[in-house]
Amino acid sequence: MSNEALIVIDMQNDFCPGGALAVAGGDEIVPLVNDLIRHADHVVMTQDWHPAGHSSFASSHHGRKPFEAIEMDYGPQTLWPDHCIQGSTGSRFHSGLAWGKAELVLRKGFRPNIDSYSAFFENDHKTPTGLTGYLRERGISAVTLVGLATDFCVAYSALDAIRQGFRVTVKLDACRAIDLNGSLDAMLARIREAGVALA
Ligand code: VGL
Ligand code: ZN
Repeated sequence: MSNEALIVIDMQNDFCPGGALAVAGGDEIVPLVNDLIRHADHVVMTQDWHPAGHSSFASSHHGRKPFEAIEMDYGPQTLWPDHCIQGSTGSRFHSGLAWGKAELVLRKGFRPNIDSYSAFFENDHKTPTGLTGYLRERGISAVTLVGLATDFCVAYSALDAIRQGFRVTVKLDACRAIDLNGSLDAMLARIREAGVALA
């Protein structure tokens, strides 16, 4: 049994062209992600999974617009268009994604008052999703991350995976970024400095 897992982050309709929070070229990576899935020993997928009226939605804050930042009790929070509402078409995996081999689908962002970019911890950097325990119990010590978006959910997952003691690779050709005010360069520098291998 291999000690490596592929973690496919948020390959959902709302992050693909035509979706509520579309990432440019988000759908282009599907064939590449499928190839990686085919060759992986273990596959975990995440789904951004918000209740209607979630606190990360600009529409939940009077007078606020998407992509503005506000201060929450856990720190700064970017506000987003309504997206990935639990069970909606936008929350489903891209129809071309070969999700059948996934051993775990981990949902995050379901608590109304806190957002969760990372697959490991919510945005307070304290509330665990349970993924560390799952991977450890299964003897997995190395993870490769791909998916959407490079500079948010992939990057924060990579930082937390390093902090939790995993060996971490991000395959950049199988990721696409939102790139809000230089966030892509900033997050790439942070993950590189943290010890994430960029492939
Ligand atoms: C994401 C913003 C809001 C992501 C999720 O998957 O990168 N970004 N929710
Ligand atoms: Zn979200």
